[in-house]
Amino acid sequence: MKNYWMAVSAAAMFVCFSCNTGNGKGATTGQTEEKTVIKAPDFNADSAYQYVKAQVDFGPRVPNTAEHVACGNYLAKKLEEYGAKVTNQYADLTAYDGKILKARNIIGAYKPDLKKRVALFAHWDTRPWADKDKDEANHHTPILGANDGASGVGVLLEIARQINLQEPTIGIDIIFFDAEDGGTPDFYEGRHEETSWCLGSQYWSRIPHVQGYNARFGILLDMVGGKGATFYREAASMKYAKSIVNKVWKKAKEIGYETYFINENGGGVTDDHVFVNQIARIPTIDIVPMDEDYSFFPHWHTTGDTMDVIDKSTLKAVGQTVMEVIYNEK
Ligand code: AHN
Ligand code: ZN
Repeated sequence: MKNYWMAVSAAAMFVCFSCNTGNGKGATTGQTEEKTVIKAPDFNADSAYQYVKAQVDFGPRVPNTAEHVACGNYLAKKLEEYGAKVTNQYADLTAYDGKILKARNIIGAYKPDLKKRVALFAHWDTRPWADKDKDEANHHTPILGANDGASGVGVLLEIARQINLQEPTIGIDIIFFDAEDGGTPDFYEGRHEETSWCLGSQYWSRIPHVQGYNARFGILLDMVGGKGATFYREAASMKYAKSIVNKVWKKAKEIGYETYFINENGGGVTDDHVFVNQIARIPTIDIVPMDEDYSFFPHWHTTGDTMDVIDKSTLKAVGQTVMEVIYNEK
């Protein structure tokens, strides 16, 4: 990492010197465009890991449960502690079976008055059923969602802590969506609709926390803590926000994380970013694991999605990459 930083400094200095020769007014000759690469602060993976664990320690975060309420309060408190302007968006949302979910999207805004913004998303609820568990007896058991839920939020809480220490130039919104993971369970015999997933993001995309809200782009983190995770260029992200995929994957390679961020196209995922793209029309990408052997990660939607699947190196690769991107937006 040290070598990388030095290489970047040298490159940045070279560009600056070359611009300042001549009339002293900088790049007026139109030859080279000045591109200074800023090194973001160091994302602390131990800290992110603790935020993942703190959520898992509440138990499953299923809407309409006490554990869900307690974890929501914890998340809002952390964002406030880290200097964000916090908005709680409460909504009654309807699940696939008609049940009303008492949902809460939690938004932390930095520099809320700035127009230049980037939105960072993750879902904080967990799936009410381990319907992919190999043991059928577990199919109605709620999951702990260490990776599927807590990991993305954990990374974003660490980013919030870092922003509070050193703010990037642009405004940042950290948005925790609720009711993402209550999509129609496998055991349900009736119709399965895509819109049964991502209820919190659908709601926010229709009714954002700030009227007329907009952002330059968005980045969704979903299941970003698994050991050995690989992130391919997800298809819906490519359709709606290809330049942002390019930006993020390029940055990941620059800082040495190309073994996580594979520069190849992958499949499409019905995830929160699809609704943010289609309804809110904010170009948004999804950093979500994919593999040839198993869809997302081996313990997806099983009782095995515990702290044991979380790897700090993956949290670091994703967290640092996202930070390098946002600290370089002007
Ligand atoms: C579907 O399985 C349709 N979408 C995946 C979205 C998801 C579930 N992300 C985490 N859990
Ligand atoms: Zn899930």
